[in-house]
Amino acid sequence: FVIAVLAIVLGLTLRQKTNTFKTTFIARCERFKGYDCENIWVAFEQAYVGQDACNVPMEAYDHLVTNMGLFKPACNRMMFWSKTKDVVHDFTKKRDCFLTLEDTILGSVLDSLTWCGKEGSSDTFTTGCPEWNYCENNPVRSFWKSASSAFADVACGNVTAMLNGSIPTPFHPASIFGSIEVKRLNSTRTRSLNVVLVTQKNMLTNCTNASLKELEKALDEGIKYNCKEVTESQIQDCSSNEDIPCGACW
Ligand code: C8R
Repeated sequence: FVIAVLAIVLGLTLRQKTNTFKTTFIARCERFKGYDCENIWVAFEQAYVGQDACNVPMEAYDHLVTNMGLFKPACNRMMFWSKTKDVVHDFTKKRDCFLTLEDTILGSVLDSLTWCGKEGSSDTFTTGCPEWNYCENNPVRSFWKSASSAFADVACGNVTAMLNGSIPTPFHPASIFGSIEVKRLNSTRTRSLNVVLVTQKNMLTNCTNASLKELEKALDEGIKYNCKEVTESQIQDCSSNEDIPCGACW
């Protein structure tokens, strides 16, 4: 009897988990008008539910990410980043100059969430899921790989990337930016990649950094490369001052 009660309580707790996660998903989704959020949820969930949490490849999200028309090109306004999440989003929240993956419906809905499934269960779990590096094919990592591919595929015109000038290696070939996005930029659509190297007063790196030479080499031939060192306070000034035109921020 005690076991039965425990099983029911546990069952309800897990059910609660799915419901809370789904509630967040739908509520965030509904901030975007004109989408069928229930339909997007079903396409999302089928990628990982009932699967081993280390056995969800990025292709599991193909249907969600490529068939539902959730990524639209925004030429000259696309913003990539690596190790600069907070500065970038502080800026994009306040100004309309650039569009990051988190400004698209899927990126916005799933930003900072954790989820996974379990074999033999139709629930979504938010605890006990593998960490980012625990196994390659975990549901969260595979999602960001898949969404980042789709986001980079629609990039066009002049694109921007904010990289971190306060670390020794601003460009990591193994990051999502390095391993997925840079490789998918295509010279027939993308004219240039403009690196904004975000520096602080104690500048550790500048545009001559060896890792940035690697970035330049990794670009599809025909895409122009530029790099500019910009202080974090210059970016913050532009965030908080609407009178500075986007093109004059740096
Ligand atoms: N991108 C990747 N990871 C993202 C993300 C996103 O948009 N949004 C979130 N919240 N995350 P990093 P990177 C989470 O190492 O690997 C796209 C992931 O859970 O600083 O080069 C985006 O378009 C993961 O743990 O950067 C951007 O251009 C970290 O943030 C690159 O890929 C990854 O952060 C950034 O990926």
